[in-house]
Amino acid sequence: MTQVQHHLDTPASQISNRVAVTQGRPDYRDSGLVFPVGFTFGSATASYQVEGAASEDGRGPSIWDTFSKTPGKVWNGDTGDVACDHYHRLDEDLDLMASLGLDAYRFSIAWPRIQASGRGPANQAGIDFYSRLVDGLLERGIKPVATLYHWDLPQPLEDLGGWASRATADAFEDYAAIVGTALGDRVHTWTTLNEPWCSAYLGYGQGGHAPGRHEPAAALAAVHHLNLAHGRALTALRATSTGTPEYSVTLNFHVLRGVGEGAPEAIRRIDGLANRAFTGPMLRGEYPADLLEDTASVTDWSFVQDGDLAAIHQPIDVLGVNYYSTATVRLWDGVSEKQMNDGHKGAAGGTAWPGSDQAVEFVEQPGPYTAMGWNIAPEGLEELLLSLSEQFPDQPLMITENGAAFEDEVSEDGSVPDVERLDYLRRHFTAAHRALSQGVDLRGYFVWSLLDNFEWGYGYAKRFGIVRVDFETLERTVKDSGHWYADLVRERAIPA
Ligand code: GCO
Repeated sequence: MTQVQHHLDTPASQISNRVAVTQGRPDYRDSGLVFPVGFTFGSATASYQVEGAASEDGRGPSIWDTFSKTPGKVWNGDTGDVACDHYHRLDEDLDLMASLGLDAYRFSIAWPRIQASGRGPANQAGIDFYSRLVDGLLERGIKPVATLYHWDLPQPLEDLGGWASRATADAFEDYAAIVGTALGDRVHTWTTLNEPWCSAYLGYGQGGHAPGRHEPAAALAAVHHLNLAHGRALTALRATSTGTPEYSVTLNFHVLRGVGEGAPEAIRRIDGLANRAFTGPMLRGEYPADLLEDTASVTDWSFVQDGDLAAIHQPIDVLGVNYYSTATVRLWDGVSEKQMNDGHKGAAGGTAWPGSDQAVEFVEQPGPYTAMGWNIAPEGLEELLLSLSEQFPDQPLMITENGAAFEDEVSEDGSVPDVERLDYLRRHFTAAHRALSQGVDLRGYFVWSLLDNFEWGYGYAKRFGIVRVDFETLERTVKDSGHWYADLVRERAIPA
């Protein structure tokens, strides 16, 4: 992810205010907290980040193949051509998951493995790979949690307009019916989209993600077509799945703090663009009026057709929540240049729409930070879970991603003492437990990530795994955080 943090000139007084507020709060470093019976402990990956085998067995190119091969887009020119070679090491990785005792594994299906061009009949070799994965999980007592779209759009669909075009939502519905028919007898949980915020704003607005476009109006059209794809896919999955799967979507919420006089306004705007643009249609059946107003100079939203909101507004069994850090925003005047959605997912998105005279900028936050530069704020996770359960009282929640990148070092004995990641996880599991004990209906927690992998614009430079991958030899080594997590899963409680 492109991390642009400009205007690092937050007045010191405002930063120290913020620090003062957090003083006296618990440090979230608990042990011994017991999780409820039936709570799901898992780990997550995504197809392009781990699979490799990019042009094997009929897989077509995705927008991430194109983007990563475009000079200057990804750190070091890294690509997902080989990644963790998970495609060829499936059995080894399944055994690894079993050795950690995982209850569930969250993976994504590469659309271009199933339909190389994004349309037409299914590629049997692609279906077979995911069928083997699902069977391998079930044989080991691990629940398969499958995401249909974790950003690898078939390139031919992008050539026809990508998510800015309604035709992509039509194609997604057909793809959902294919995978529902093939795997819907065995998948435990279906997730339609992963973080549509990233797909829309980073892909079509800020441009730090594939397909790398800088078109504000296209980004908002993409928001709607992704929402529509979600709703239509749910209907198609329900019609074709013969088992009893649960249905979900994963969103990356922005937990916002504000500085300066315009803070409430800055928070309202970013909450609209980043959070309510998705929860509004998906969970309430409407786009927030203030969002439509804020963006009126960019688009008239005429891409929203009759019947779309009803199609999008479908019940889901669990809402997937990805959380890494908080974001701090401030309103500032006199925008002359076109600028939108700077920043990264954790603290994403300066948003000044062309024509507006005030912008929202993202300002530096107090540390400590992970290797991504994201601030470590477990209280933000607790706050987010409480806020979601207040906004959507009947909606069960699932943390579908939480984790951290750090500069790991390998000891002489080959072990990986990743103390900082272990501490990060302990603090966020504590935060989740605090939310549970305040009555939040939280069903599970997936650590991002099972393996070190291709971290999008950062290539292989940032390691999120609880298992180390040596990208020369592709050898896997469980890090100390992985051993700690295995203890947690076994004990059903946060270990000492
Ligand atoms: C995302 C994705 C993951 C990332 C992870 C760390 O949220 O960006 O779901 O693919 O790798 O979040 O950035």
